[in-house]
Amino acid sequence: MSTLSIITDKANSSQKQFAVLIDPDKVSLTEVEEISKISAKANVDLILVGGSLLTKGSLDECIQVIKKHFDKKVIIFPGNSMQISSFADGILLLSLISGRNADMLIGKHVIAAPFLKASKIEIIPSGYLIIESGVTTAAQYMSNTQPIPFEKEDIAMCTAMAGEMLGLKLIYLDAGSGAINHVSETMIKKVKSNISIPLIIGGGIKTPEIAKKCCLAGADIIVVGNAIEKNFNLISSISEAIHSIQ
Ligand code: 1GP
Repeated sequence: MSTLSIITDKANSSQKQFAVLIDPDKVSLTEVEEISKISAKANVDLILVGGSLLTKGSLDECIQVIKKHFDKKVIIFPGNSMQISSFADGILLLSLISGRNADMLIGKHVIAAPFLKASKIEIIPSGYLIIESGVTTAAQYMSNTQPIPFEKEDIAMCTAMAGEMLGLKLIYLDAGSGAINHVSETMIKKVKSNISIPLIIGGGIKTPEIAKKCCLAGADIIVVGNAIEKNFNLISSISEAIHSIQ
């Protein structure tokens, strides 16, 4: 079964999902192994792999280690068009629809297209929205785009609607890695009630309580990276909180 079908089926039956984000630049391979084992045990739904920059290690190696211990889908969340690996199950092909940088909307995709085709991994067309979060995040800086202001729920809503109308299969609202403020529940609610494709929320989610609140507001998938890198124990407590929602 394709990753997109699994995600969409779960979202349509209101089963909340938890995605652990591994940035290969921030953790060692031994830590990757540990995170993968804990994630498998804690019933994590997906592992995302990627980062703004890859200055050390290899994406291929990191994904191979994850796949030894985690038997669900491993998806690339690419920080740039060089982050492609045929060891992954799929890739979020992100169009940065909150920005007006043509390169991030289509340019990088053109360059990556032949490599993606050759990799044979599943392509998941995703609308990516960066939301203002209290600090300048790496995603904001590296993409050279302005985030949607924290309280402009209508802009987020219309952008997500347009993304769905253009045929994108997922919407990802991201406050950015290490955000001070996660995406507000008001914004999540407004976006979710106006789209019918799965909604991913990430950036600055640090506790099981916040993860649960975001799910209750309408998130289908919660992504956590930073907080987990600092405390692996959070994997099981956040997973439990998310999966406790019926
Ligand atoms: C960042 O949404 C992800 O792109 C995860 O953010 O690292 O803050 O959990 P955190």
